[in-house]
Amino acid sequence: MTLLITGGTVIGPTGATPADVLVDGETIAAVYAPGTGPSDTETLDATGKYVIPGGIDAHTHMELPFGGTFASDTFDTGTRAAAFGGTTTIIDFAVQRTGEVVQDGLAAWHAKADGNCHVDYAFHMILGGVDDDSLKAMDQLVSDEGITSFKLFMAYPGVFYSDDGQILRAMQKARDNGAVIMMHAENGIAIDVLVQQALARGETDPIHHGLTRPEALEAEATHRAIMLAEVAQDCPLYIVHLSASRALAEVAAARDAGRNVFAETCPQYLYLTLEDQLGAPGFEGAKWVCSTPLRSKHESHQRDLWQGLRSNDLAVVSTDHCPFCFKDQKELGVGDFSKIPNGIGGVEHRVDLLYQGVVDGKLSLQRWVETIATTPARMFGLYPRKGVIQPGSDADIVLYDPNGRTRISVETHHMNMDHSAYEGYEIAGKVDTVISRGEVIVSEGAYHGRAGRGKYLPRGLSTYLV
Ligand code: DUC
Ligand code: ZN
Ligand code: ZN
Ligand code: ZN
Repeated sequence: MTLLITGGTVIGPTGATPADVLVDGETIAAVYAPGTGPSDTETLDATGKYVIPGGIDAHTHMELPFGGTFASDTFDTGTRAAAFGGTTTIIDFAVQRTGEVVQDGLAAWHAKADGNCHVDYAFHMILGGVDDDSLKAMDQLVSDEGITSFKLFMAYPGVFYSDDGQILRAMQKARDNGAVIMMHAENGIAIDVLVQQALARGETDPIHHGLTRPEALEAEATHRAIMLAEVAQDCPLYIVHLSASRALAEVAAARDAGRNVFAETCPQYLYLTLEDQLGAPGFEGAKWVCSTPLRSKHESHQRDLWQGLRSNDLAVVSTDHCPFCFKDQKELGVGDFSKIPNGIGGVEHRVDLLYQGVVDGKLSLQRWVETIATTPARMFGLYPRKGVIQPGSDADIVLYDPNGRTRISVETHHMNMDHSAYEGYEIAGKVDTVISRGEVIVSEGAYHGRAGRGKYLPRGLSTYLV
């Protein structure tokens, strides 16, 4: 089946270009000057709309076990919500639990996802420990499983944590096999001291989550990760969920030095603040508990993060989608903020929230598309199959209506969450139509996809390295 998307403006690496896009089966067959495509095919009118590559959310946690519970979106509910929001690929994190065989952890994540996804999906691998066996497994995952990125934690001692020696060994391995090391950069040992001291003082409510994770300890860990990667002969390093100015300055300095150091931020750090949490009544501040934490509006973080997106010191926007319901999940931390499961759900809202940055004059259309689709594809070995509108690429296409409006609310979202961290936010734009591998799965708010249509994407090595 062929479909000609007519009258729209294609946004890509070279800017905004009026063009018609021909889809043939699951892929893009051709891009034509307006009105010059074939006339004997079904058409989809995109007049007045932006035609962009489907969003790629390179950081999600469907069903993540955390603090005695599980992230509340399954691969079914979470990828369906992603589709509604214009995201047609997710890269989730398979987890090796400490002491477990890496490949067994991966198999467990395939079992959760396979046959349940509405959009295409891939995995990074979280290493729950670095030893001879897991180092060997890294090679096997890169060569046989299409997994070319590994996440380590400088936070969460006793759970996912790796010490500096383990980190260095994993970085040396990645340097040799071409993988990217993704880092949760917070000094978890120091954070745990602050947490215990706060609890001993009787400071138990949700705001103390953020107050015991100061940005100095994100900056310190970011610096340390960058230095360790240098010692590992410029192992590619990608800092996840960067939230604060001084951590960003560390990344910018490394990039100025020509290093393979990259970072993502997330919509919550661009829009939400510690004060949102402070202003919430009772225990409701728990809705905004995530790590890295939200930062204060009285500091320069949000301004600097937007600037980092413009300068490419922040290359990617992902969500770190890790939803927990307030009732019975966030509530596990009543009386002890350290027991609140960490995470904010947002997989459905990333494309819209970043488009609001375009409306607000903080991002160009081109940077919008780069940060939500093109760069994640290149960074994580999915390009040019994903992340661009050009012949031969998968027909993952979103028609975005700059004259539409989106209001975010728990009443209308599709994520499996009983609240929204962005309740009442309004965006001056709207996802109109979502096409995944040639199939229209969302149009005018109606859903036409189904669980199981999403395919696993084995990934190649990053094509973003210098
Ligand atoms: N941060 C979160 O907020 N949730 C899951 C794990 C993480 O690092
Ligand atoms: Zn993390
Ligand atoms: Zn308090
Ligand atoms: Zn995460």
